[in-house]
Amino acid sequence: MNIYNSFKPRFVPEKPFLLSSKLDVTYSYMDIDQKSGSIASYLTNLGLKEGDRLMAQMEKTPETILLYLACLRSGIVYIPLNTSYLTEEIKFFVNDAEPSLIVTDREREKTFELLIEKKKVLTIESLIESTSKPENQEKSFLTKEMSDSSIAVMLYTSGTTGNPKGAMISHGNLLSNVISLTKIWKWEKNDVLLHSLPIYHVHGLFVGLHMPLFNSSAIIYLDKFSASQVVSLLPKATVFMGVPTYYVRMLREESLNSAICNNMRCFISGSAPLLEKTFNEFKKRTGFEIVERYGMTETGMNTSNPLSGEKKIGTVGLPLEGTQVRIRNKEGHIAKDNETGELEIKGRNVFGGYWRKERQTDEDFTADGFFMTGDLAKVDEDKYVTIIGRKKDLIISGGLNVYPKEVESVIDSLPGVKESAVIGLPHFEFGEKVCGIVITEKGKQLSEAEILRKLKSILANFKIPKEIYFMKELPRNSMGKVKKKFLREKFG
Ligand code: MCA
Ligand code: AMP
Repeated sequence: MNIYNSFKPRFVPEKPFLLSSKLDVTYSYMDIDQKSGSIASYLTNLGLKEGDRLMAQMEKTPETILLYLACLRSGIVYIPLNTSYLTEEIKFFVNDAEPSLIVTDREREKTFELLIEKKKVLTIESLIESTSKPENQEKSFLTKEMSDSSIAVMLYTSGTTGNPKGAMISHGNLLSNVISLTKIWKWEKNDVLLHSLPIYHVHGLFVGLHMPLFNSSAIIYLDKFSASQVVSLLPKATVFMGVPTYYVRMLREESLNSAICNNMRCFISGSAPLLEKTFNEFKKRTGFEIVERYGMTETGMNTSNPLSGEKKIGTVGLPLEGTQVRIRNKEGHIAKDNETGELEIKGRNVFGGYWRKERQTDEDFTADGFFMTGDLAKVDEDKYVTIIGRKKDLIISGGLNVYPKEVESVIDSLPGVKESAVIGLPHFEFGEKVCGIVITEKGKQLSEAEILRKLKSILANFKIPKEIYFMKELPRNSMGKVKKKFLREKFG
């Protein structure tokens, strides 16, 4: 089943799909069907076929959604990239995914043309211009039938190795999530989602777009998150989704109160742990209990607190319908209630594997087909899941993942650096902040500013350490492993 064919019969053609921040209708459901059809037809005529990969890096605009839908409809695998990625990072993705076409915006065109043949790069501006010409408009593009396991999207995520891996997400994975979330969040036709998330991750792309598409509801579409703008638009919306940093920032807005939320039905949080303090302050100010849910690139959403029914603070709620959750304790056995261990997941929502990495895929699944998340968790007697921590070496800053290994490799490559360790320390707004500990080569002196300046030319901005500390040597255990817990305690 092509996921688009699950959306399409539910479309109400004349209903608004996208509203601008001024609440003008940008596209109706009829518009997106026609326009995504024209783009799908154009891409097919260019020679792209089912299973070919299309990489996209561009600012968030309404047209990005049209391109995404066109890929779904024509069976082309969509690969969105974070807009903060710089040339060195992008080079890896281009070489690994071998895209047949890259769609980007005019400002980024040159970057890609240096990495790949010019004819494989197209700007979104020229694509929209071409497909708006009467001769290129397609009234009724026939959406390609796909099997449940056909790959719809490939999203890059890193493992403990620090090298990004393409998670292959199928049409069936996406459909299972939208069905279970519609139930648990009681999504309604008349809902209006205030959408301010980026659309290159699971959160903003799948959860944020699929819920309205599946229920023929509207989106107020903002190009980025701004706390003041979001708060001012709450009276016009019914649902809001964000990472915990969004809620921390919204709480700083004086105008946030219960009256402004009169029209709202629910606030949803995920991608990183929501602090109890944030949950409580938000409830005090607005009367709303934020609905916390838990997901991963490889699995989509796994659990959520219910909309009606008990929301347990500090937990990420109950397993979604069709998703099995279990905990494996340190001894390798399935844990009892309330015992901590690694969280394992099985269900239609779980991805098929990493692109061209069969061995790594096998290593991440148990013999009976559960995906090992690398998250430490416990499940209570009522089946509510609490995320306790992470087994994997990962920092989540403002809802974005930073892999210490990747940042360490770049710091280590700088002249004068002997070695480094990258750790996450608590941060009032981003949840965690990236910090680097650097050991310089004997007789070499480096300043924090010098290191940061160099890193900023190589790594995306959110991966740049907020602080650099210097040490004479790194503390290691008897196995030679850097004692990161010790470093977190020392510098935290
Ligand atoms: C920006 N900066 C950051 C971050 N973002 N620093 C640490 N962590 C961040 N996440 C820094 C920049 O480097 C820059 O630093 C300064 O902040 C201003 O940059 P700007 O881009 O203007 O920041 P912003 O617009 O305020 O962005 C912050 C943000 C954004 C709104 C929190 O990062 C964001 O939208 N995060 C959400 C990401 C998301 O969608 N995550 C879901 C992943 P300087 O001034 O020093 O240069 S999906 C997922 O995790 C799973 C599947 C799930 O469960 O959902
Ligand atoms: P990603 O690789 O971007 O898909 O990030 C997935 C990771 O985000 C998970 O493995 C968790 O560690 C973390 N995560 C997502 N939602 C939550 C949540 N509600 N609470 C705690 N951690 C979360």
